[in-house]
Amino acid sequence: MSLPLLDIQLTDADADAALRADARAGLTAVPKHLPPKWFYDARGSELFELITELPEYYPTRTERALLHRHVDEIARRSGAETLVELGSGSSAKTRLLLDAFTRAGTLRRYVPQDVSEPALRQALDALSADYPRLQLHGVVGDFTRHLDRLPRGTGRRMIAFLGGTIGNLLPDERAAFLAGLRSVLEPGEQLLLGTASVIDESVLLPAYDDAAGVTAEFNRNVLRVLNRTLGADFDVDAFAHRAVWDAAHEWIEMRLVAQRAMRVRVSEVGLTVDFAAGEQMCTEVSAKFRIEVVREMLAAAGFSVQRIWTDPDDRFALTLASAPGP
Ligand code: SAH
Ligand code: AVI
Repeated sequence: MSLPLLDIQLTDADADAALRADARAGLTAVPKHLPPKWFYDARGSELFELITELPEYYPTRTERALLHRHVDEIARRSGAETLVELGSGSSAKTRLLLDAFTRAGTLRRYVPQDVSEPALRQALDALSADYPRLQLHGVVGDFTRHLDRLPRGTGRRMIAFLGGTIGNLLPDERAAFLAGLRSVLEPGEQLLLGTASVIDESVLLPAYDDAAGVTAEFNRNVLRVLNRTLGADFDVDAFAHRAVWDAAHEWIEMRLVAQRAMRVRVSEVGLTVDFAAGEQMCTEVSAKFRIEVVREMLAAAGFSVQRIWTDPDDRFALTLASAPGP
């Protein structure tokens, strides 16, 4: 059994500088906002795993069922030697792909990339015990910044981007991400993309506002990250969780709502931020996609769609696309 490699492309100092810049920009904007990647410290990653088990949160189990049904066809259509996964988290669902590629006999290497070092280390520990013959090469990195540093040159790659995480990027970020990904792929290399679909608000909203309050804790966790990392003094419990369906943009917006007027000091950034009672700060968008929009965004980035699979209730889609030859 070989020990997993861990490549740190996003150092703590780099992450702190990026968080400072995002906090300064987002907390001084009108309306205030913060990017969702900062949810995921060790506790945030654990809370996300708890979310995936909630009765209301259908995306993970729907995507898992889709993978379960189609992984062998995906592996057959691919023949990749390296599976790269962006925003891999616990890599739990990915095991279905690893098993199918192993059955197909092509896979030699798995490269999970995530901003959350604790989640990545935990995933690598578990995988190295269960997949002793697979080369594991973890990358602590940001998929909005480090795509050009993904390992290459060791056989054909498939890039998996699962969970619907592409929906957490804003439209401009999403387009830049897909174009950037396309530009680092060789002809014939593939993308396996998971997207949550536009469905009825009565199913969507509870998935982001569960009865047990786990999503609320996940949402408030970004304030705990700011308190710990930037010496902020947010009274975390003075912010309420709110999820809203924005029908015009076809996305869920998660917000934190100040329950009273507050003055917050973010000492490491030298910022003093005032919240009015009832003021709302956006902490995440989670876009849902119609199939035609998935096709359009992939085509605009220069991908060629090979196959799309959906579940019987049309709640989620898995799309296999490739980088065309010259
Ligand atoms: N793919 C897994 C996890 C989804 S949760 C699944 O489908 O269940 C989103 C994951 O993306 C988290 O593990 C988070 O740490 C990671 N993430 C969020 N923003 C990121 C970024 N900009 N770069 C790399 N990873 C990111
Ligand atoms: C990671 N991402 C796809 C999740 C989502 O559904 O947008 C994050 C999440 N936010 C609230 N619950 C889960």
